[in-house]
Amino acid sequence: VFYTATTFAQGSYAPAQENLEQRQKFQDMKFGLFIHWGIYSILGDGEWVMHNKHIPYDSYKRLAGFFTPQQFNAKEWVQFAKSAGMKYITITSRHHDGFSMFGTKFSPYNIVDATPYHKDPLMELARECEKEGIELHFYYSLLDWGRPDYAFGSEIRNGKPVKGDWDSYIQFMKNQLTELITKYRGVKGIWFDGDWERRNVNWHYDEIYGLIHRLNPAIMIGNNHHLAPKDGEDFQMFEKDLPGENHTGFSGDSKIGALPLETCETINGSWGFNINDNTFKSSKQIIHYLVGAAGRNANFLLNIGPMPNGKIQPEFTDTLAIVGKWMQKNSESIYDTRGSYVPPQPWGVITVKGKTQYVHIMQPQGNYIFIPGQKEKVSKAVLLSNSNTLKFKQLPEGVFIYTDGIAMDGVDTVIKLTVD
Ligand code: FHN
Repeated sequence: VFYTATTFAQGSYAPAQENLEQRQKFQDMKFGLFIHWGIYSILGDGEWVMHNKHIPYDSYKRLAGFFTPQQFNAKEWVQFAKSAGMKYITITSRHHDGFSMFGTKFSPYNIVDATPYHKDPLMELARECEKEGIELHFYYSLLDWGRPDYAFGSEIRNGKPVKGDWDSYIQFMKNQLTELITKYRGVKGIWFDGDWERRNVNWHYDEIYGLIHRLNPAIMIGNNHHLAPKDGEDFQMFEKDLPGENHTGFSGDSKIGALPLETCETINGSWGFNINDNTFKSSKQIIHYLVGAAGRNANFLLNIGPMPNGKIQPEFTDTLAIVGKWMQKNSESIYDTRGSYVPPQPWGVITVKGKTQYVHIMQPQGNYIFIPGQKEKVSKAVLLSNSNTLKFKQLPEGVFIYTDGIAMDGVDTVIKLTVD
């Protein structure tokens, strides 16, 4: 599918050609690494610790004085993502605690000025990503628990908090976003979050999105507002739900629109480092999530919370090494594909690349599977793993593929169909 400017024109925003190309590239990448890392990581209790444990802002801020991620190594992180088969990284530049994980002129509460580390890990990451051909996107929180101009908890009237200084806060975000887009070369996406905390303010998205696209028209803007896409956005994301599902309760209002899709989920139960969270997902669960997303035409952004010293815990590296091995053998059925018009089936999903359709059997059903509504004529069916030919029967209502006698893969048996 090749999109034209009019395909995506909603409201007054008409994406530039570079943006449309970036959307294609984004959809081709399919698998990304989400990173939640901040001064909260020190406490090992997730990124919401300040709020959940009612830590006063002035006390919480002291954590910056202990943040010395001496073992942070951008090369290691990028290699970790690459060897798992990921093509892009989305990292928290500033989370709800308001701490900037990058050098910024617009707040002293940032990693370069407020920590003994005095370095900018996002700059190192940006350089390394560019070198290694990994795309970099920045997560940016709209919600801020500490800044007086945001005035968290304030009553909202006429689109503004009654307390604080809303205009100053909007200007602050614009200033920081300008830094993130102009100083960090190669940045291709901004991932907003926290809109849901203030549904009735005027976030000035027209100005903010307009600014971003003026600075760099290719930048993909997404906003985790859990609603249908708004004017000026370039991709639609889902949190902890595959598009079309709503296990979380977040996705009820986010009807699937026409933009590229992404879904995020975390490797255990926490986004930021949580020392007490052992609910690790298995490599099989992660692969199923990735394949399930691809079959629904979405990217999968898998999150990890690195430790405060900058290292990634071994449980995560072990699991993702297995995912990486799977990708080495099966990635042709993931990268550059789009979801099929055949909806997800009890046995799995189909991904499509030109005249090839990849049938992913994640839940074997017996001796055959049935693909309902298969439109194109199938000329050949082979197993991706060994190119062995499979028998099939095509009827007007769909295609039967016979799987008796083949060794089913315990994770995902991929059948490659050639269609006319
Ligand atoms: O509150 C955040 C949470 O900390 C995390 O960043 C996730 C990631 O999708 N988003 C928010 C919850 O919607």
